[in-house]
This record gives sequence, structure tokens and C-alpha cells, in this order.
Amino acid sequence: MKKHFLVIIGFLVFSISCKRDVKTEVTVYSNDFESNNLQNITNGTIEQYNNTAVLGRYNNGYFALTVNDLPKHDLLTVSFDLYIHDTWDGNKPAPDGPDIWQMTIDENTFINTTFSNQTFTPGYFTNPQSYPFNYPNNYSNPKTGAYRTDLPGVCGAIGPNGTTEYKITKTFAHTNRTVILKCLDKLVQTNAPDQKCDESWSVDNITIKAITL
Ligand SMILES: [Ca+2]
Ligand SMILES: [Ca+2]
Repeated sequence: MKKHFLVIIGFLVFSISCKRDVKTEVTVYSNDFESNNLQNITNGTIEQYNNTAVLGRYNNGYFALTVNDLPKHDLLTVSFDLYIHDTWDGNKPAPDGPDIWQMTIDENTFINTTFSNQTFTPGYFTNPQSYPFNYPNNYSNPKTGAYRTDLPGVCGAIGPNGTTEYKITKTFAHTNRTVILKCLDKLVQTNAPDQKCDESWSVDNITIKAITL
């Protein structure tokens, strides 16, 4: 009898604790760009990188994705893969930088940072980056927070820096029926003969989820 009572109490506690966390999560946008789908994307361009189709590449450019008719929601989660290609200089001042990358949601800046794609050797100074924090006044080692650092560069013949992949994920309060995700850069490479070859970025696997609490 006592055992049954404990089982019932346990079930009630479990039910109540679950109820507080109950939420619905609906994927409202998903794009791996393999089908050349640029619908609702302003300034979209697709190219092949490392055997996959990516949105990009960009240098002093941007894309803006608009998703309309969102279901009722309290939060949105935006996630994507960000590829930083070739010789980004991080916080370094002119003429090489700073190499700024930004993400805005509905015109509000969520990320304003720099990336340094230099090879970091402990004990030696290498141009720092701001990521995973905002620019300016943040000094992280190159490639801090990266998901992968062993990917090929786009212009390998020019630099050995390769490509660094970052997983970008942001969850934020949002209730409007429309969301606009915009990513842009303010890259500086005044001494480079081929600007886009010197440093560029691209994005893959964009997913947006609408969450109801
Ligand atoms: Ca892809
Ligand atoms: Ca630069």
C-alpha cells in the first residue's frame, strides 16, 4: 500500500514538473541550399564549398531572409553553420581590419563581432578576434568557439588559413508574425589584389524554430 502511494506521489511530481516545461516547437524554416532554394532571400547567391551547396560567398556583402506567416509563438531559435574562409584578421586595425561580421534580427543587432582565421601558436602573439563576444574591446584567441578548424580554404593557393566553421544558435523572445534574419560583413583587405579570395564567409543549414511556452 505504502509503495503504491509513493508511486502515485512520484507520478504526480513528475507530471507537475513536466507541465511547467511543456512547450511546442515547430520548425518554420529549414534550408540546406542543395535544391538552390533562394525563396524569400534578398541578395542570395549559392555556390559549392567542400562538396555542399552554401549561401555565399560574401565579402562586403549581406543576405536577408524573411519568413512570413509564423504560427503563434513566444520564442524563436535561429541556427546555422557559419564558414569563415581564408585570411580574416580579427580586431587588427587598418589596412588589414577590423574584420567585422554581424547578425541582425528584425534590424536589431544580435551579433557584432570579428573573426581571426590566423594560425594560433601558444606563446606567440596572433591577431585576436572578438568572437564569441562582441567587438570592440574583446580579445579571444583566433578560432575561439569554433566547431571545426580543419576545413579547406577557398583560395588555398594564396593562404594556408583554411576555413573555420562556427555553429551559430540564438534563442530570443519574439511574437511577430514575420522575422527577418540578416547577416553581413564589413571586411577590410585593402592590400589584397582579389578581395573575395583573400577573405569571405558563407552560411549553410539555416533552421528557424518557433517555440510556444
Ligand atoms: Ca548545404
Ligand atoms: Ca582583413
